[in-house]
Amino acid sequence: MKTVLNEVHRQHFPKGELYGGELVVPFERPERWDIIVEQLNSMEMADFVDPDPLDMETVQKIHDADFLRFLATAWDMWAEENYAGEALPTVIPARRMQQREPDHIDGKLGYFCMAIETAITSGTWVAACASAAVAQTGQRLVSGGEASAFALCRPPGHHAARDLYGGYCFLNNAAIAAQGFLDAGASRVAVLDVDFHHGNGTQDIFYDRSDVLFASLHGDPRTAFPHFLGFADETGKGEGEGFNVNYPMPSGTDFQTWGNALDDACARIDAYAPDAVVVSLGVDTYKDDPISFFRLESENFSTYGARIAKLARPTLFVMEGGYAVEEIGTNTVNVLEGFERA
Ligand code: OKP
Ligand code: ZN
Repeated sequence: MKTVLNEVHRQHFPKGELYGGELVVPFERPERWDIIVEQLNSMEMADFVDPDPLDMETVQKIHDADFLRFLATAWDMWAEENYAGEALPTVIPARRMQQREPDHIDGKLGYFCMAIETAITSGTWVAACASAAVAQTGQRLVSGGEASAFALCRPPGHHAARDLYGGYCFLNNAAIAAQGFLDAGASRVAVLDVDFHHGNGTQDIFYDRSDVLFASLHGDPRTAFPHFLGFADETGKGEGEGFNVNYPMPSGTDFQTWGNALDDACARIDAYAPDAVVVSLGVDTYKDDPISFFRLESENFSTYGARIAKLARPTLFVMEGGYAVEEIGTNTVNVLEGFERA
C-alpha cells in the first residue's frame, strides 16, 4: 500500500511537554516518524506519495471557524507577549465559569484546550495542516480506488474535537479523512480507533451522527488519559444513538482480551457495512510503551492487521500515538504488513 508523508511535521517539536510536574522532551517527537519510515524502507514497503495541498473546506466541516482562527494565530499572539517559553495554557474555563472566548492569549489557550501538556510553537500550525493534508491525500487515494493507504500523520489528531486541542493533537486527521470519504460519495464510514488512548475528539465530532460509526479500544478512562470521556455507556445521541462504541480495558490487558474486543468492534463494523474504514492507528498498546498500560507484543500487531483486513473494506490507516520509539517502526509496519498479507 502507498504511504502518504512529508517532512513538514518537523516544524512541530516543542522543547517541553508538561509531564509529572516537569517540562520534559515531548514523547510525541519527530524521531517517531523517522523510525517508521526506516522500517517501511527495510521491509521494502516504501511506496511514498506527497500530500496534496490541504482542502480547508473539509476541515471547516470538522472544526469550528473560531478554533481554526485561534490555532492559526496562537503562536503570533503568544510571541507578542514576549514570554520566555512555549505557549502553554494556565487557566481553564472549569465548572460554573463562562464558556466564552477571551481576547488575551492566556485565556484563549485555556478556552480551546482539553489537556495542558501540549505546547504550541512557531511551527505548530503549519505542521498540523500538513498532517491533515497527509490524511486527506490518503483518503483521496482510497476514494479513488486504492484498496488501502497509510497516512503517516504527525502530529496525531484523535484527541482534537471541533473546538479543542490537546493530548498532542491539533486537527483531527482521522475525522477530516472520514468527512472526506463522505464528501467523495460514501454513505457510511467507520472509524476504528486502536490507539491506547480514547479518541475523545473523534467521538465528540461524530457523536450525534449516524453516517460515521466510531469504535474505540482503550485504557479505562478511570485510570487512563483522557480521563473524562471513553466510558462504555457512551453510545451516541439523537441520530447518532447506537453509532458510538467504547471498549475501555484495565491495566495489564493482554492481546487475548484486547483481540476479543477488536473482534466485537469488527462485528459491529461488519453490521454497519461502511463504504470505508478509517483506522486511527496508535501503537501505544505495546507492552513497553512508556505512558500506557496494555501488554501487546510486536507479533500481535501483525495478527490484528490481518483481522482488520477481514473487514474487506477500503481502508485508510491514519497514524496516531506510540511512544516506545525503538519499536514504533516494527509495531506500526507489522499492522500494515499483516493487513496486506491477509
Ligand atoms: C496521545 B495519543 C499520562 C500522561 C498522558 C498525554 C497523552 C496523550 C496521548 N500520565 N499525557 O492518544 O497517543
Ligand atoms: Zn495514544
